[in-house]
Amino acid sequence: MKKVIAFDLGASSGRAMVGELNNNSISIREIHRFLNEPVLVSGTLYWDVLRLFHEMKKGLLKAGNEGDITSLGVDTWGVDFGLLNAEGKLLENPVHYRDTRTKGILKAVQEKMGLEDLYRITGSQLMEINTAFQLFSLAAHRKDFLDRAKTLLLMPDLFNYFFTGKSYGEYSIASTTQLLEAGESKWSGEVLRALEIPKELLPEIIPSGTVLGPVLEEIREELNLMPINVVAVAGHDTQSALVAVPAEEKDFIFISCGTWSLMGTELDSPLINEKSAGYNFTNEGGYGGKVSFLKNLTGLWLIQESRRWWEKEGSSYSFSQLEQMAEEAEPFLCFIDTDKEEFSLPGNLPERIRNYCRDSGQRVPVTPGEIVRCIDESLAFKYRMVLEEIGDCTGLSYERLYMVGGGINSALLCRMTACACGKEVMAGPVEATVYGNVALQFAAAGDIDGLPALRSIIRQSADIAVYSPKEQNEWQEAYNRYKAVLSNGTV
Ligand code: LFR
Repeated sequence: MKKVIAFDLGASSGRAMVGELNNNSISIREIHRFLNEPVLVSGTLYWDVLRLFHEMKKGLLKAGNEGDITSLGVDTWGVDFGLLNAEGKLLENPVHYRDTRTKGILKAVQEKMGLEDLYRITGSQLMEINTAFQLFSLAAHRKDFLDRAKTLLLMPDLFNYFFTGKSYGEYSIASTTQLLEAGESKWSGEVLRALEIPKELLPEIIPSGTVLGPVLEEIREELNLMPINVVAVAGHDTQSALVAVPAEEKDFIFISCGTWSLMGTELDSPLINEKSAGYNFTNEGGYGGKVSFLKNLTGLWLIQESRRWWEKEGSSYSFSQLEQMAEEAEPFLCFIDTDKEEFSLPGNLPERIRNYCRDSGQRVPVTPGEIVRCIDESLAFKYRMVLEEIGDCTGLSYERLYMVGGGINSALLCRMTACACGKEVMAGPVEATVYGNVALQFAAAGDIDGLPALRSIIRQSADIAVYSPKEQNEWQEAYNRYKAVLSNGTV
């Protein structure tokens, strides 16, 4: 039996998981979990990257009791990066994508390069958080600092570097930057020049699943580790999760549900045209050169942040309590556009949701149950809307939806998605990202070959729940109201 370690870092917590391959089935087990708490210092929101690396080392220490481990792989959220100086030292803590330095930046970007051109070249959804715009902000406001930087490493690449001393840009995470030519393993000279980002900063790109080499001797000594390889898995968590979508059909719809909802379909090459630009779809690079044609939607962030707010106010609820309360709340009371800018920054989300509902002439949710129900229904309807947009772009219709990720722990959300979309939902695995990370390490070792084989192993390994659409008349009528709210801003 072979064992590997997957480090899966999300926006609020990280885990070390042991993965085992046995008779064509993968099992995973958590050995260490830690918080990922951003720190606000002198007006900037940073990731506490050394603490995170320290926690990863703790994970490796615990793995010491597990016997032979052949490799490790790291996946994280997208777009954020660290900068190394000429000596290979980290210059500053990586800045969180929710920091305000890129707020409203697209206007200034547009003066340097048309946003249509930017989209045409990169195929990336225009989002203020993208690496390109974070760098643009640095070039504009902290030129001296940027001049001291020699190498840019995106988060998983940075951890891989800490482990191995090797600095590369793994393809899937590189494709979250808005600096790659769509569907190519190539930085776009045109975009870099226009945004005044030095080309030398960017590392050489390597395919997802590349074996980087052994963990540094100094770390092995510190942790008393056996030799262990680092595999550059699909470093972008969304793309590791995609590997573990248990679909058998070629054309399918996925929703990776976590802090974000990444919803889309898999293609062999980028789809970039007026329609995709109009809907703001992104073409993200994945394992095996696949393209995820997807939209980055706000996800459970809305519930996580509301819950944090209620906690601050002195009321703590678990996610399952909130779900129970939402279950009992009145259906279709009010809807929000979950992707409105006012919901993206930390703070008093329940109040912002109430204001949105009041301003749009709807009934105003009061209790936490009503707020959470409003969020869940609005998410489910957003999925329906995006499903229609995907079909409009690809010209295909889809039989079912595949939902993966922590968000599917909410049976309510899965049920609502099935009802809102009028499609069967296959929900699972919850731990898609970790399954993908682990599976790619086995693939790198030559134990599994190709995406269909990887997905077939996931089907044999993970629990998948099925939800069928119900009460279609009520949901259709409510969807019309939802659309009216979104298009008019009022009802
Ligand atoms: C999900 C994710 C999304 C990315 C967002 C911010 O965890 O990786 O794919 O757009 O985080 O980086």
